[in-house]
Amino acid sequence: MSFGNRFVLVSLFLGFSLTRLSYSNQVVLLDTTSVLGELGWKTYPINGWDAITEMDEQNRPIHTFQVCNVMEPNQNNWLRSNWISRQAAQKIYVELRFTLRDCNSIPWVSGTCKETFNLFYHETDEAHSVKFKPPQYTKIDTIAADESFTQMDLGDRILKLNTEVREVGPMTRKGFYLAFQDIGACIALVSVRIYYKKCPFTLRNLASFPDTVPRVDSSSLVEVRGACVDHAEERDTPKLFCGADGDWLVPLGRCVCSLAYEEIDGSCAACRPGFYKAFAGNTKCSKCPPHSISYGEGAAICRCETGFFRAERDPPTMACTRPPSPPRNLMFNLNDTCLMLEWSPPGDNGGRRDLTYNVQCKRCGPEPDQCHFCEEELRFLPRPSGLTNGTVTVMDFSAHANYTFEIESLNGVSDMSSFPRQVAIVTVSTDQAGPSLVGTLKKDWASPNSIALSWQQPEQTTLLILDYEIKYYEKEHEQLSYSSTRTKAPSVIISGLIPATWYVFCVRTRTPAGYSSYTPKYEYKTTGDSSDIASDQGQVLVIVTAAVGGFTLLVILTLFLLITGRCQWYFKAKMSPEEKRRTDYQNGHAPFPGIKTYVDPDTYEDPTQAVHEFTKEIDPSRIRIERVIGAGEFGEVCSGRLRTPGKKEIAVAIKTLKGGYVERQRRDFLREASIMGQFDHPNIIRLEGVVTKSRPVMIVVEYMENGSLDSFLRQHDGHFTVIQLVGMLRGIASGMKYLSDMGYVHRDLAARNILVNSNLVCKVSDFGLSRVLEDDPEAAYTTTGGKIPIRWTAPEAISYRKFSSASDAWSYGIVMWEVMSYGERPYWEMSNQDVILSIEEGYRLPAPMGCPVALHQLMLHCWQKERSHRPKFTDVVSFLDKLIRNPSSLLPLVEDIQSLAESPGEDMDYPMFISIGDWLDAIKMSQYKSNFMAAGYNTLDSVARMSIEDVRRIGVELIGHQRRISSSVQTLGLQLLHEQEKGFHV
Ligand code: ACK
Repeated sequence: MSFGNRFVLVSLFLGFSLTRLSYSNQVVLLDTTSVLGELGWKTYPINGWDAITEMDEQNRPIHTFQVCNVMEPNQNNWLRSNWISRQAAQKIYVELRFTLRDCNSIPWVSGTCKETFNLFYHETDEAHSVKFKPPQYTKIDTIAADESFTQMDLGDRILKLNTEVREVGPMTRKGFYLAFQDIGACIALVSVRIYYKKCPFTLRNLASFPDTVPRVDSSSLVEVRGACVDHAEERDTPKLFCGADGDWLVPLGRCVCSLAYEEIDGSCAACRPGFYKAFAGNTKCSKCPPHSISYGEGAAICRCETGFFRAERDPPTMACTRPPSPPRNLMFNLNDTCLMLEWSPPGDNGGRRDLTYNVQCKRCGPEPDQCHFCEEELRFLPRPSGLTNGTVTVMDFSAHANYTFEIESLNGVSDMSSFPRQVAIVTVSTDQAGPSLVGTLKKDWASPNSIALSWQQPEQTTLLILDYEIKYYEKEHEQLSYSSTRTKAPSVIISGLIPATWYVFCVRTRTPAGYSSYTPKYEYKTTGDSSDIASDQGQVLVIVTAAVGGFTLLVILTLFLLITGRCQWYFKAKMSPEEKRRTDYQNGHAPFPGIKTYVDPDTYEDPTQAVHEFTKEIDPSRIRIERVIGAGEFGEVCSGRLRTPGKKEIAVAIKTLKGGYVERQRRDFLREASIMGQFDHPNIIRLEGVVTKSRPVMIVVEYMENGSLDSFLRQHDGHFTVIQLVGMLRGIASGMKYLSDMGYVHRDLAARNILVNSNLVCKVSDFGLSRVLEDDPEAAYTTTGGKIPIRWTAPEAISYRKFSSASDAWSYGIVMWEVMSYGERPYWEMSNQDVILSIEEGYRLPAPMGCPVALHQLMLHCWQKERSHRPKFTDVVSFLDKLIRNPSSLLPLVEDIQSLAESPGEDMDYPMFISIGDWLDAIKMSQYKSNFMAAGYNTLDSVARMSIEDVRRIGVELIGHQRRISSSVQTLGLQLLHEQEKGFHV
C-alpha cells in the first residue's frame, strides 16, 4: 500500500515556503529548489522513490521525492542524484529538508515501518555514464527526523519539516553522486542543497583579500596576503586568516593611501585642488602652505608663488620663502689693529630663520677700475662668510689703503632667486690705521735646530716701533699651529726647530697704532736629519759648559762691583738655618682635607666627558664678540659680552679655537676649560662656559680689564704704593692657596699668567698648561727633554720634573720679584743655562729697587733649595696679611740694610778679574786674547757691546767658540747695561 499521493497533496496544501537566505560565505553546488527544469535523478527500483514536481505560487517548480512503502517488509529503495562537480570544495555540506511520518500513527505497520533513511555518496572524476552500483557508495549517515508527524497533525495542519546538514570530506575527485536509501519509511524529501564554504572577497585596511577556501582541518587557518587598493601602499604586509567556517579572522598589517591621495570610505581618493598630501599615510590632504598653490587634483606638493622658493631641505609643509632684504645700519669701527664691521638684521628675513651674512671685500687703487677682491689678503673673525651675528672683525689689513666691504644677507633660498642681490656697502680708508711694513727677511745663519733672521727697519715711519712679532710654523702643519715670538731688535734667533724640516717665517711690526701686515713668507729647511736631535742635546751641554765660564765672569764681576760699593742688586742670598722641615704637603700630594679635590681631565677615558662634567655649554647667540685683544696658542682671544637670561649682561674674554684644528688640539684647548670649571675662587679666573656644539669652539671667561699682570706693571712702572703691590701679591697667594688645597699644581705660575681687573684684583689663569708647557713662550727645552719656563721653575722641577705645590711656591717667589720690580724680566737677559747654574751655585735674585726687606725675605724663603723648607701658600697669605695690617713692617728697604753692611766682599768665593784676559781665561777661551787685543777690545765695556758678527770678525772661526764668547758677552753686556740704567758705572 502506498501513501505517496497523500503526502504530495498534503505538502502542496501546506505550501512550504522554501525561500532561502543566501550566505556570502557559501558556494552552492546544487540547490534543488532553484533547478527550473527536470532534475533527472534516478530511482531504483522503479516503484521505490517517486519524483513529483509541482509549481509554487510564482510558477517555479518544486522538486520533491517521496517514498512510503511502510506496509511491506525488506524495502531497499534508492534515489541517486546527478553527478555534481566539486569545484574548489575540499569539504562539502549536504543540507536536506524533509518530512517523515511517525510509524505509530499508521495502523497495521508495526514491524515493517521505519523512521530513518540513509545518505550515501560516491566520488568520481567521470561525469557521465556511470552505472549505479550501491556497493561503491559510502555511507554518510543515517538520517532521522527531529520531528515526525502523525495523521492527527495533518488534520490539525501541522506538518513538521526537518532540516539536517551533513559534512563530507575531504573530497579529492572532480565530482560526486549523492544517494538516498529508504528502508521502509514514509518520507518526503523536499529539497537538497549542497554547498561548500569559503572566506569571501573582502576589503580590509585598504587591502583586498580574494575568495579563499578554508582547509578541511577545521583547526588550521589559511593565511592570505592582501593586495593594496589603488593608490595605496603597504605599511606592514596586510594579512587575514581564513577560518574553516568561511570567516575572516585576525587582521594584520595595513595599507595607507599614497602621497596625493587620502582615504575616503575605504578607498584612496585624489586630493582636491588647493590641497596636497606630501607623504603616504593615513592623514588627510592639507591646505597648501602660505605662498604656495596646487591647481589640479592629486597634488603631492604645492608650487611656490612667483618670487617665493622652497630650499632643497625645506619640508613641503613649510611656507614658501624669499631671499632677505640687505642688512641695515652697516657701520665700521677702525682701531689700531682691527676693523670692526657691525650691522643690523635685514628688515625682511624672507620668512626664514637661517639668516647668514657674507662679507665681500674690494681693495681699490686711486682709479675706480683698479679694484680687486681682497678676502684672501685679510683675516676675518670669525670668518668672512656664513656669519650668523651682525658683526665681523677684520685683521691684517694694510695701512694706507681703501677697502670696500659689501655685506650681503642670505638665507636658504637666496641661491634660487634670479633677482640681483642687494648688499649693504661701506668704504673704509686705513690711512691712519697701521704702520708700514718691514722689508723682506734675511737669514744670517742657521743650524739644524735654529735660525738667525734679520730684516730692515721700516724706513719712513713716524710711529715708534714697539717691537716685531715673528710668526713661524712647520710648513707641513700650517693649518694646525704656529709659534710666535717678539723682539725689539730687527733680528731674531729662533731655536728649538726640528732638523730637516721646512719652516715658514714672517714678521710684522707693532707700533702704538697697531700691527703692520706681515712680510712675505720666508721659507727655510733646517739642515741635518732627525738624528741631529740627539746631537742637539749634546750642544746644550756644550752651551752649559760655556755658560759656566760666562756665569763665573758674571759672579766675579758682581763681586768686584760689590767691593767697590756700587752694586746693590745681586748678592748671594742667605738661607735661614732655623727653617723647620716641612714635609708631605710640599711634595704636592696631600690636598687639604674637607676641600673639593681637583680632578685631572686626563684621567677621563673620554676627555669630552670632563668638559661636560665641569663646564656649561653656552648658546653662541648669547655671545657678542667685540674685538680681538690678543693671540692665544689655539687662536684669537677676544673681548665681548655675554647675555644670560634673567641676569645682567657681563663683559667676557673669549678664547677661540682657530679653524683647521685636529682633534688633539680641540681636546687640549678644552682641557683648560675642564680644569678652570672646577674652580670657584675670587682669585682664580672664572669660567663662564664653553661653546663646543658649534664653530668656532670657544672658552668664555670673565673679562679682566687690565690684561696680564706683567705688561700691566710695565705700563705703570712706579705707579703703585707698596701696600697696593702687596695687595696684588696677597690675591695671587690666596688663589694659589685655593689651588694647592684642591691638589692642583699650576706649573706655570708667572706674572704673564696672572690677569688684573679694573679693581686691581689679580686672578690666576692659564690652566691648560699643567701637563704641556708647549705654548708658553718662556718655556724652553731642558736637557731631560721637557719644555719648562726655566726662570720661574724650581730646580727639582727643571732637573727631574718634580712639580708640586712647593715648586709652585718657588714660582710664586719669582712672581713676587716680577711684581716688586714692575715687570722686570727675572734674571734679566741671562741665558737659561746661566740661570740654572747660578741657582745651583746658591745665588738668588736680589731685591728689586725699593723692595721691603720683609718681602725679599719671603721671596728667598720661596726659593729654598730644599722644597720642604719653602712656605705653604697658607703661610704666605697670613704673612702678607700681617704685613698689610702692619704697614710699618714694610718700611725697611733692602738697599738701606745693604748700605749698612760693613764688608760686602767678606763672603767672596771667586777670584776677581777686571781684564779681558782674565775674562777669557774664565770662559776657557784664552787662545783668543791676542785677537781681542789686535782688534782694539781692551775694556770689558767695549767687549760688552760686541755682536756675534764682531766676534766672528776678530777671527773666532769655530761656531761653538763664537757662541760661547757671544753668550758670555751677552750676559756681560746686559749686566753692564742694567748697571748703567740704574745709575752705576763700571
Ligand atoms: O696682556 P693682555 O692684554 O692680557 O694680552 C693677553 C691676551 O689676551 C692673550 O692672552 C688677554 N687676556 C686673556 N684672558 C683675558 C681676560 N680674561 N680678560 C682680559 N684679557 C685677557 C691677555
